[in-house]
Amino acid sequence: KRRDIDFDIEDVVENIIRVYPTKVAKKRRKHIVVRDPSEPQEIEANVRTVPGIITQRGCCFAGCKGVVIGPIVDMIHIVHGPIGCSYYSWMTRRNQGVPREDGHYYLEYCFSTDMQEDNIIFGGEKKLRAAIREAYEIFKPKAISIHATCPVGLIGDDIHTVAKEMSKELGIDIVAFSCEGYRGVSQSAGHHIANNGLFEHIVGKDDIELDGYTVNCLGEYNIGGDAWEIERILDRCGIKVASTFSGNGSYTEYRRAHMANVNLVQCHRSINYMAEMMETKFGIPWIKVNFIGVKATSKSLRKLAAFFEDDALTEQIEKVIEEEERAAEEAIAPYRERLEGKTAFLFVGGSRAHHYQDLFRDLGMKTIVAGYEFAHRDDYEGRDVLPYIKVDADSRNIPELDVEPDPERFKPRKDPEKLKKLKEMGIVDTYEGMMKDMGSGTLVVDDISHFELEYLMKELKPDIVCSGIKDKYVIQKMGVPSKQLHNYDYSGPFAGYKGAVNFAKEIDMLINNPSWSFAKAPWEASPLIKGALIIE
Ligand code: HCA
Repeated sequence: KRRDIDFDIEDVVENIIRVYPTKVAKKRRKHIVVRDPSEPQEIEANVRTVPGIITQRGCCFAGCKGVVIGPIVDMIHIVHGPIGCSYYSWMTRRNQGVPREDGHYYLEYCFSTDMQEDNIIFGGEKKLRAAIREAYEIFKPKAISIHATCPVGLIGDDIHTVAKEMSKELGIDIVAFSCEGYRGVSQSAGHHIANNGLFEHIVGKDDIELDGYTVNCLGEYNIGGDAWEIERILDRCGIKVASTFSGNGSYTEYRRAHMANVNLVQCHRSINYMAEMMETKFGIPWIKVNFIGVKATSKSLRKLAAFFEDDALTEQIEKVIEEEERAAEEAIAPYRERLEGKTAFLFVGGSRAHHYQDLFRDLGMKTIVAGYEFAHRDDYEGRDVLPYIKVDADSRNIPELDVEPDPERFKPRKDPEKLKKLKEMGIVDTYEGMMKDMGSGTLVVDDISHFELEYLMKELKPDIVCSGIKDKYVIQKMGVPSKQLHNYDYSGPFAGYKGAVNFAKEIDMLINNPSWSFAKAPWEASPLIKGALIIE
């Protein structure tokens, strides 16, 4: 049987599991899969992290405020809680935005009630009302969001009633999100809460017709400007982006997002709820896309051509693919020469550990280990595993919204027969998950622990590890380059054709930089410290 990595990977996995106490070992074993494409495989995901194993996960508040709602440029986002939560979730993902013509643009501001001890004891609702009034008086925004941090849920401040009352008083939309950090098992719960709030209070309120071919980009956060590169490419093809959820997102655009022809889903995990709800209520189908990677971008554009079925559009899309692919491949070639055959580990959020495998393939590199921080089983196994979804940990905490088709506004975008055919072809409403794209003998690890990461790095010696902020410096201290793929460190865009060239250049600079060989951790030089730190 051909295997994609040469190591005796089963032994490596057993060595990891051996270190854990029996109960923990039993649990963790279910989160680790050695790929065998000849049979359907299952993986445990979206369950509570085992205490003590040191996860890289984030919290529900980070998922709601930091990831999904925070990037909306023309709303004021007030964090009800301590200043640390507010500051931490303010632009740390490097989501970029631009003001629209109406001038409402608040990304540069960090709004917080700055809860203190006496608010914890006597309640913080009064302070929240004052903060909303103050923000309104100064900025006159079109809408405000309120985000609960842990203490808010613990003391029982009723942010939803405050939102309702203040909305009436000020005459603008005010939406509250009960996204206390401790909810759910990871930031995933926060994405779900954010989707529900946006859908219930904002999406689909203005029936303003849109001209031409229009799409919404869902699960695209404009980190380092990704959404703008995608927009550039779609624009060249003759397709307009009506709204992006939620990088450079706009309240005004969301109100009429239901008028677009189709939803493109980039990060499936954080936004699939919105795609499903818009499909049910308004009849908008969704297409799973990946604009990370040269070939992946072309494949996504071809899916769009198949969806719209317009010869002139298809011709234009093929022209764009031809020109853009050629230019990107020419620019990537010198980097590819230096990167060919190198290996990568990817531990990123919902979809990037999957999407970036395509881009690494463009560079001639192989992903030998990959895993998600906060994905659910469908992100790994594909959407056919759906029956479990109703009872998974997220749903226990965050109820699904009861969404019905809206008879006035339900507008089928295609005749049902054609839609059925597109579904059978895997173009609409399908996501096959990450595992299917990973070769035999590669490793899939859900919610990886620091110990597992260090052990795997020692055994499999990847040339680069792409991950998040919590593990970045552990990796670099081991003398291995690390690229953050949540916020891209200081760079980007990496999406689309031009983004792929940026990425190639950067990965080359990282991997082929000789300085890594000079990094020696103090414990490597001192056996005494080493003995205390490494379990063997
Ligand atoms: C968070 C945000 C995060 C993870 C960031 C990271 C994101 O949970 O704080 O691990 O670097 O997607 O940016 O979920």
